[in-house]
Amino acid sequence: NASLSTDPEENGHSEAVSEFSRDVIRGLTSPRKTLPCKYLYDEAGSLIFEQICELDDYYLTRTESEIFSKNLPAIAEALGRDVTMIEPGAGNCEKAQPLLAIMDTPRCYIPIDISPEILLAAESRIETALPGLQVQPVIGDFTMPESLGEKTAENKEVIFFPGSTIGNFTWEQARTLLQGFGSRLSAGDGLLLGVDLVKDSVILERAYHDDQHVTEAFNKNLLQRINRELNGDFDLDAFAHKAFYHPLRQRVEMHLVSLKSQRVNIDGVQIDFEEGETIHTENSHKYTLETLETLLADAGFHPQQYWTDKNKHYALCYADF
Ligand code: AVJ
Repeated sequence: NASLSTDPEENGHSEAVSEFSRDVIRGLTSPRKTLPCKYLYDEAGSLIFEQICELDDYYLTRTESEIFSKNLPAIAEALGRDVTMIEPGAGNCEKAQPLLAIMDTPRCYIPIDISPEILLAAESRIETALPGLQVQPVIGDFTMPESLGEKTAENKEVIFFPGSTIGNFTWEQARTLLQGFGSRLSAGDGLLLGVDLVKDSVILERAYHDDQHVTEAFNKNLLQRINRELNGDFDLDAFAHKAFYHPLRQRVEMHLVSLKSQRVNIDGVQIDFEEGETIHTENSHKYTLETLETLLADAGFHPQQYWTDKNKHYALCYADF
């Protein structure tokens, strides 16, 4: 490629832009328009997602942290002693810290995230709070199995994957992801997983269609990002946020609905929308203890223990590999 810059930083940037551009054009020119949900989580999107987590309607974050604080000693006990903890998509490492603090002499903590700023800030915070713990941050995309690296020591390892992040993946994708996690592990290692449970669809739909319109802003930020980074001309007012529970697929789907027949230009490519046509932007899969057990078994894990809240809205599961 003759136009490729020799400046490595610039290359990284333009590679990222062209990957984004390629995925956007591919998604919006396919018969059912769709966009990969990972692009919702740029800096602006991640900030809006933090606001979602504070909403009364969004029970997930609150419920998971309740389950953690009520069961911290039991969870730490299940993880065992002298453990290396690996956290794919760790972000600010806020959830791991209290767990590491109560675990019996954890050996090493390996947080993996694509955002270096947040990760490196968290590293120094944890090293100060928990002297003696080795922290080895990895900057990378946890959906690539190689980002997890290879096991180098004999001690027990546990993959920590909270937050219902697994919900973003279809059944097939989730199995592939967990198998990828397993490729680092050996028999007797473990997985601590947070999943959102199947429940009344009214509660589910409210969580993704809050009346403060924060989730709407989160969804529409993707169009704004395309406008900004790919020179698009989406009219944000000509699209509506839509979220519904699909009982057969056991997932909440998030879409953007075109409110009229319209043409959008992205980087010189024309995209036509019919009135009512949607862009599918995110999936959030919900599990029962049975479907979770099947998923885990398919990926080579054996569930050992579940912790849940009194309404059974959310579950943490510890599984052996
Ligand atoms: C980050 C995938 C756990 O599915 O609940 C929240 C994302 N999207 N509201 C979820 C999300 C809209 C969230 N996860």
